[in-house]
Amino acid sequence: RPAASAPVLSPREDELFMAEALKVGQTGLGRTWPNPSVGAVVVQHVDGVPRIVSSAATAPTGRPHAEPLALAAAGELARGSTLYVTLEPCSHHGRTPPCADAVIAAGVSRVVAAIEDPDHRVKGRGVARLRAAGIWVTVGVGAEQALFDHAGHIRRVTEGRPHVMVKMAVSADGKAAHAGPKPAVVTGPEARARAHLMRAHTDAILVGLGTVLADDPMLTCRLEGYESRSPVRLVLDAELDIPLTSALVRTACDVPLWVIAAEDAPAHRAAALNERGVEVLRAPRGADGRIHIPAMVKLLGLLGLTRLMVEGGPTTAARFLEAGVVDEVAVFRSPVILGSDAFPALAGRPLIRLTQPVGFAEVERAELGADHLVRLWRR
Ligand code: AOF
Ligand code: ZN
Repeated sequence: RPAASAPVLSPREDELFMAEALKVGQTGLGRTWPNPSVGAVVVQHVDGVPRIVSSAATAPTGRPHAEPLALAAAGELARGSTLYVTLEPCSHHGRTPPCADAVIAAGVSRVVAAIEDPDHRVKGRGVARLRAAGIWVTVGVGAEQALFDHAGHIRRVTEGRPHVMVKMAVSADGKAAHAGPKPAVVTGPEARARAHLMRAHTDAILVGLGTVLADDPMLTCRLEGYESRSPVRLVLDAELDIPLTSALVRTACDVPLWVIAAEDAPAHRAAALNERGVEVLRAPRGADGRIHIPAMVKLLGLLGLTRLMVEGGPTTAARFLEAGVVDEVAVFRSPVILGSDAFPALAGRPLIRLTQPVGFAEVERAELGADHLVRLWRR
């Protein structure tokens, strides 16, 4: 049994190696759905000094899982090692054998996991399996960060819907965009880079039809080095009025575009969109005749999305906040004044509902060039 001979690492060393595993896991955010993006790091003592011998994140589209990839890369060095993993190794037979079994087979001495996997097929059974094999297991190192990183997975497996983030760029006078055919440039290059990284790290990005008609956006990730990381693009369009000539529809064969329509939206419109590579989803209407936001968000969960970013515009942001399905708000504040012909950032609601929503706590405040980013999470 390997446990007795395992070299002991200090709590401080545990935190440092887990921090590395979390960093590795974060690189896969946005491209592993419906699975979480897990990070795994194999640490082996070389001449008495603990060193990282391999690391891996869950592969794009969710398989293979992180642990077998990291263990394979470590080869014989996995024997007697400590494995740091940001989520409890799985215990279920999915399309791949359980990671817990791979960890046991590799001869790992100790496993440090950040959090338990809330997936009902796992839920502590991965840890139990490891312990039954004589592996020393510690759970909870780096848990706070892991709960952020796995928020999408946790929300999907416990509530059946993705983690929902509302992102908005707001001018100094509380406006979202000029009234006109082109979007106002509100924020500078640093803020733009951060916003595009957010796009890379989300599974899907959603706008209302109003934004499509006003801005004709692409909604792709155009950050250098991340060009292939565009999320699924979603448009809330109850009546299927999206122009076939829009940039979104014209690029539907390159980057997925799903249009969310009401159940009774015209079939000939849906057919025209399908012909151009657009996926048309049908969601029920609420009492106000518009698409029922909570039902629609559940539908996205059923389709496997774990992280949804709502990018506008003012009406759509207000509707999501109103529906109570928002978990995170990211507001970029710019010093630019847009003036009286621009739209208020939140339609028909005071801006404070967006900048200081009730029940949310600030988790980040950053200066990005001349702009400020504030991120808030639902408590
Ligand atoms: C791990 N390591 O890297 C990931 C895990 O459909 P399957 O068989 O791929 O299983 C998906 C579930 O596995 C997912 O819901 C989550 O509980 C877990 N994801 N587990 O040990 C990983 N991505
Ligand atoms: Zn697994």
